[in-house]
Amino acid sequence: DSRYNPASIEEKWQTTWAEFGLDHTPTDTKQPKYYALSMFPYPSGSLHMGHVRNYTITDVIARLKRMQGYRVLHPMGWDAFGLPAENAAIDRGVPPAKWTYQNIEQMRQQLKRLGLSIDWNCEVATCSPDYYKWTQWIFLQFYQAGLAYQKEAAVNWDPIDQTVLANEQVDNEGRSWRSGAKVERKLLRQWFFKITEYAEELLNDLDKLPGWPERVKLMQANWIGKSTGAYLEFPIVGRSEKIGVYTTRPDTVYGVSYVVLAPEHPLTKLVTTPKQQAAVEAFVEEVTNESELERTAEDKPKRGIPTGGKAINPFTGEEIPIWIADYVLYEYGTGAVMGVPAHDARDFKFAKEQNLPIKVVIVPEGGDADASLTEAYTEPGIMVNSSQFDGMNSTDGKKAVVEYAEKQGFGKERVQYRLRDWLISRQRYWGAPIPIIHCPNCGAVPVPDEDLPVKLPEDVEFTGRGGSPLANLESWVNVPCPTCGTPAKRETDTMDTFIDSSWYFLRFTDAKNEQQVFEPGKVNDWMPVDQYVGGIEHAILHLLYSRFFTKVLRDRGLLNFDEPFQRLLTQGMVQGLTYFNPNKSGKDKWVPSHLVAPANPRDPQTGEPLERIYATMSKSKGNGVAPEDVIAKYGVDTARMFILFKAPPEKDLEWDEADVEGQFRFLNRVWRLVTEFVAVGSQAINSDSKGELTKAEKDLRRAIHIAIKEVSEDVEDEYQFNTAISELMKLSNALNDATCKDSSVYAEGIRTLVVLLAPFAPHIADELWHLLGNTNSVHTETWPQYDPSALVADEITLVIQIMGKTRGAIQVPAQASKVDLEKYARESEVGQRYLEGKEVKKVIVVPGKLINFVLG
Ligand code: ANZ
Ligand code: ZN
Repeated sequence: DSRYNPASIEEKWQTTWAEFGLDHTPTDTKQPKYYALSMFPYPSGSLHMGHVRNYTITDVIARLKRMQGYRVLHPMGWDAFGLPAENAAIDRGVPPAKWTYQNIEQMRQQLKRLGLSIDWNCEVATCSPDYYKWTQWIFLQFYQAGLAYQKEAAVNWDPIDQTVLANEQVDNEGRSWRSGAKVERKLLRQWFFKITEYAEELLNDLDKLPGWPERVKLMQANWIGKSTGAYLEFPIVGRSEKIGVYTTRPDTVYGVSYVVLAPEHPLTKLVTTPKQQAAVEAFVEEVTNESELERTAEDKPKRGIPTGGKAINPFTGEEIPIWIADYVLYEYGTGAVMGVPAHDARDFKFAKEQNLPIKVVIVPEGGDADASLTEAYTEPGIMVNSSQFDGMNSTDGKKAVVEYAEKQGFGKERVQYRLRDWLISRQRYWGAPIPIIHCPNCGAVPVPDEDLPVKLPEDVEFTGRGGSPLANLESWVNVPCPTCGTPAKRETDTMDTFIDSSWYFLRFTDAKNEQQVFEPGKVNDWMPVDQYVGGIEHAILHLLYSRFFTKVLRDRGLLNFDEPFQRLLTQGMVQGLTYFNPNKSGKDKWVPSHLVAPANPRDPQTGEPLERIYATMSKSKGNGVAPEDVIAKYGVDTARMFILFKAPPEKDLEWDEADVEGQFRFLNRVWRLVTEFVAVGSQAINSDSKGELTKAEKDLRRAIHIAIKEVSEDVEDEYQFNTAISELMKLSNALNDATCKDSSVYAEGIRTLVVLLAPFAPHIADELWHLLGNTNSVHTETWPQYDPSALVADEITLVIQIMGKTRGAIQVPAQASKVDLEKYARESEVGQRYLEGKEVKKVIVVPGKLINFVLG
């Protein structure tokens, strides 16, 4: 049977490639390197279409680069720690390790069915002790560098189950996913990474990343949130302490009518008067149970109360009240602000509600200093009511005010970042244990390197209640201090799983090393990643943390580059046809597509007609297409071709069965072209045509080399796989229509089509390559170069117009001069017919296109 049968050839080639070791990472370093990386998956248990798209894109790039002569590293692994495994343990009693490894096994099989050119020898799973040993080792590197420290921070506390909850376990109403209890905020001593120490470099080095989408760089810059302003000190009446505030508007300091402390600020207790004490304590209690989001929400009223204490504005000597309010956050700036109601929107609202004075100190050019405001004036302007600064524009004023404060000794310029230190402690089981032992004599003691990894114990119980399973396991917690031998306790927090994924790309360069986290030679050879491909949802945290880790490890002398990811591609979503009932709302309105008859879509419950849209595939909408179904029906090559053809990689992709069929038909056409050529046999090639090529041969050769040029350029910088595939279709049409099927040019065309197809549809390409009589894999072929001379057309079509009206067309030599073109046109049949006996007043020639005769 010579029909295209994807199921049999795909399996055959996957086995052959694996046996042959086609995807092994080369070890000799003569060729230039190329590191192609997909964001590694969480082992949820099944692959979805978004994964297929992500890995297909990276795979095409990896295969292409190999053919272009690079040695390629294209690895895969598992981001395998995290909450779902622990929830499965709580709900169904399956141990997290068992659940996770089963899922990995299942997904690895699914991935292998995609025929990706992954080197499975570098596979890592972050939950395996060989991996988290080094995660712990890296933690200790941070600790030794002074970049890991402990401090108190608020956690979500479930008062019924007596346990800490992750943010994902708290619903929109602030209730626990399991007990339904109203979640409280509780202070716990927890571990942090000092990412703020790298804020400036993380911001500046975004300029070293021209290969990243602007949008992602902007998101990172905003997250880091650099602002330049001033630190100003307000003395407290009757005390020696001062209140330091951070402001971006020192030019408004003459308009301060009160100072506000965050309720958690240590000075709150000191400045509160006895009369206000009870009220302040009650307010503090209330606010600490609110999340940051609730506290800063724009639409919520700003709440606060006076402490009874007073401060002095150092610029005016004026006494002003000290308040506490929920909208001032303890973790940002100094945790205290100067209130300027006339020029800050939040302060304006607050002053109106609390009846505090509003004093105008900035007016627009020509504005009235005494006018009363209906809202804060937040624009720049001219300083008024500001003593010696009156009349200055506010931009110059900012500098002048800071200079003055500096001279007087009560302030200075300050740069502030919105970025906070990274809270890495999790009160959970399924993560890498923090390798610290708490000793009553020595304090926090690192677990010695030779005792790593600190393994997760297996004899634990998962109840979802009463704290972390690790903390409850006495036999694991109690150990002697490594330094002095006194009975001590292990740290029972595990690390945020973002830590695991902040260095996996480094480990891939030396995945099986048991002696070192990675060999410097290997990591410095392969890194940085040349092309990283993944979802936009990781645009901020994962990428920022990975950049941070790279810089810290560089400063520890473990590697020698500044940035981990040279180029970044954020692929779009895969969307499915989605049915909904417009008369229903919320989650109820979605009707899973398997319950719908496409010709007449109706709500199975009510019979009402449904509407349809394209929306990101998800379980909740029931609009997903299972990769295994598509593969079973058409084969993975068709699935790949469809995904690549339907939309450019960064754009959303609408799943469309008809277009999948279209790609299947295209591969069938290629199959037929090649097998028919093989059937006729190469002996049919007319060997006399060694000398001059015929016109048909020249035309075909041109089509071949245009295809090489266009496909190469489309995939090179912008990864326009969709247009590359269009070019392949054009070439296959040209071959199909060719009138010189017995020529060696045609043979070259067939061969080129198969080679160019290889990165996109790797299985069919290798099968056809072998049918053509080759013994090597097509994936070891060199990517073809186009011949510029082949692109030049010998003849072009010249359109003949008479008085602007097209009357016909002729073939002319491509290089003909204007004079010659006119001659050819006049002598042609069309020319003779229309110009006979007429007076030509003017001839207009558009070289390469047309000639127009204007008659008298
Ligand atoms: C006085 C002032 C007057 C302010 C004015 C603004 C406008 P960014 O740009 O985000 O850094 N602020 C400072 N620390 C705060 C905290 N811990 N919680 C809440 N708000 C805080 O914002 C800096 C501005 O945010 C600061 O400048 C301060 O208000 C406020 F016409 O000071 B400003
Ligand atoms: Zn000790």
